[in-house]
Amino acid sequence: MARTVFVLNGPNLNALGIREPGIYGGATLGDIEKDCNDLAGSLGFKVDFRQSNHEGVLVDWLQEAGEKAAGVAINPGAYGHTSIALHDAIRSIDIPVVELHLSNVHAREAFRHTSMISPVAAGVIIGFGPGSYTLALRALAQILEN
Ligand code: DHK
Repeated sequence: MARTVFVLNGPNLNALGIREPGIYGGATLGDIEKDCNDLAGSLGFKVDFRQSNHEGVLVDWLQEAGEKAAGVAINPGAYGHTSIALHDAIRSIDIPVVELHLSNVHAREAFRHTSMISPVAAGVIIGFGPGSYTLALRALAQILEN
């Protein structure tokens, strides 16, 4: 049976496609979900793709992933820069978590240069637009292979 990987999305990512397309591009979250599903089969994954604007819901989903998923790819949105709760949730689960961002946060405002979750992530993928998601899935496949 294919392993399940959670792909979690934080606040405002539901607005992709209409939100600041000069920064985030024109793809919708639905387009990105399709990209993930198209790739997942060849990696031996089943993707469970979710988005929430609420920090606690993301914590719930990380805990759920810890019980039933092989790994997590997460675009935490702005909570990545602020959330000790996400940091604690990630360090409390025993599966690899790959952090990802669409935009190159290091080329943007200083408040986007720090991440609360990078220190507890297996790795970080930044700045490849929707490609950050598929790269994160490939990274998880590599981690789980070893
Ligand atoms: C998405 C957001 O919503 C921002 O708050 C982050 C990230 C960057 C992204 O590039 O995917 O700063």
